[in-house]
Amino acid sequence: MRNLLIVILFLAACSGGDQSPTSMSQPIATPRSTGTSATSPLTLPAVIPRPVSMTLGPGVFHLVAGTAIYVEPATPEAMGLGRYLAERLRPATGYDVQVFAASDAPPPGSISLTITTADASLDDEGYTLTITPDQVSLAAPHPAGLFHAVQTLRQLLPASIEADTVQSGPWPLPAVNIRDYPRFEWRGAMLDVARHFFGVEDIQRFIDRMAYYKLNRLHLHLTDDQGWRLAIDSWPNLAALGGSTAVGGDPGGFLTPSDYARIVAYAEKRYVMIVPEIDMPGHTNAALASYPELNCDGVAPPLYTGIEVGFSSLCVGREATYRFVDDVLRELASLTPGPYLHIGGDETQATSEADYRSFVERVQSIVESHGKKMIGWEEIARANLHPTSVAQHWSSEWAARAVEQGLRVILSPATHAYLDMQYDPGTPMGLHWAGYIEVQDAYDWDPATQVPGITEKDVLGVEAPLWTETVRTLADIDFLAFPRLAGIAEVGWSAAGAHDWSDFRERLAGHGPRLSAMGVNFYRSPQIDWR
Ligand code: TNX
Repeated sequence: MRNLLIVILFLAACSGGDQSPTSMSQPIATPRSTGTSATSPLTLPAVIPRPVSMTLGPGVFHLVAGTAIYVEPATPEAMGLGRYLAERLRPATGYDVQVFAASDAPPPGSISLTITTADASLDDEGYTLTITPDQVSLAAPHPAGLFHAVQTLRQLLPASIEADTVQSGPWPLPAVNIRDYPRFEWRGAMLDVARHFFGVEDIQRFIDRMAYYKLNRLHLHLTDDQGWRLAIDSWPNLAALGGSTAVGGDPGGFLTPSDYARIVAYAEKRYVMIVPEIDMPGHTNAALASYPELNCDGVAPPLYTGIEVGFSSLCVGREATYRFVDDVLRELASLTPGPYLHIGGDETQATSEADYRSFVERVQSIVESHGKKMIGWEEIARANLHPTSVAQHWSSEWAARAVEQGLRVILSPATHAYLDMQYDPGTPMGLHWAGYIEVQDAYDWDPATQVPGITEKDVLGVEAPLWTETVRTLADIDFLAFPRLAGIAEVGWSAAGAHDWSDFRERLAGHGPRLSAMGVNFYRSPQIDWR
């Protein structure tokens, strides 16, 4: 009877639990039937992104009222990770999960978090996760790896673990052996807070959703024609006037330096680097409207609330422009612990070619004078660049020119990675200039072969931009980002050889209840047999 119960609980903990449990240990890379025939082997738990290796063992671990977390060594950072895990487990279980500094071997029935160099090849973000009926062990050489291990652990528990109210349980975890690390170091999302403004709370929720899929970079597009969203002490009118409206005349807003610092701190606890963008010399109408001296004719244009692009330019020939750039980037650098400042550089039809090149080269030096590295949209490759700068591909072959100059690139191909594209013509928001992007389109591409002239070694990683011309609420963000962002996360994390749409779509089906439990307003794509 007890064995039968264990088998039932075990199956409940695994996705597709209607299959035979005869094959209890199966390397994840083994080809297997995606059908549900009685002869197909047991389906592995639905972890996204797919781990490098995962084998199932016999039995289940049960999270129960007394389950505690033991941390070793008990550094403040590692203890913080223990508390982060406890906070994820408490609401739905209703258990008062305790976190202890481990002095001895953790007792049976506990969860251990260990920083250890035992497997140093796991590098900055890799981890192991071992679950037996007696013990859950998360181990990594660095805290970021432990953080990712926690995300995997969450995905092995029943979906209702993500609810913020007490659920009935039980809380089985399948016995499993996972060893995992990312393919690319840069796995990002971009949020445009300029076309529509999103404040601290919304951005924090977005960070939580990203981190669940092991994304580790949040690029904030802070300025554009329609809005300037970060208060700059030395140029106060930028936010005060330039931040006062949004697309369609919707309400504006801006982040104060302390709001920005709260976002950075929140992201840091989730191992997400904030990458701030000040878009220039184009996409600058909000700044031009705020300060007449930034315009070549000395006349400030009116604020802009439409969705055209390519009509604005800072006055490249004026020294006031560089005082402005220097002041803004100095203040931004002082608020930003990460090594990068993004300077935009896209869609500069209102700037001459010679002006564009000299501007980008001068701004590159200004960024470096503040101790940072420059990132720009791929058009920056028209200028002479330093190999420490980074180019971001979106829709041309300029990024290959950047690679010729020795730069590495971030891949955000609009036809796959643009989260603001509609899924299909019926999608109630979004644009479609780069096409319609269903979940499979977002998933099915390889960063190593996407752009002629750019190979795996040139690729820093991937990033999915969410432009917000048509996006007004967190629910809208959720709808366009999920589930496509989960697909992009797998493109960035999982090995090229593990890429498999039919396998991904089955795992994604199991994430419907998880996203629902988190309150994510995701798109129920007809490509997925949602559970
Ligand atoms: C292109 S991608 C832009 C943005 C728009 C977006 C809309 C890029 C670097 N520039 O200014 O918001 O298309 O999809």
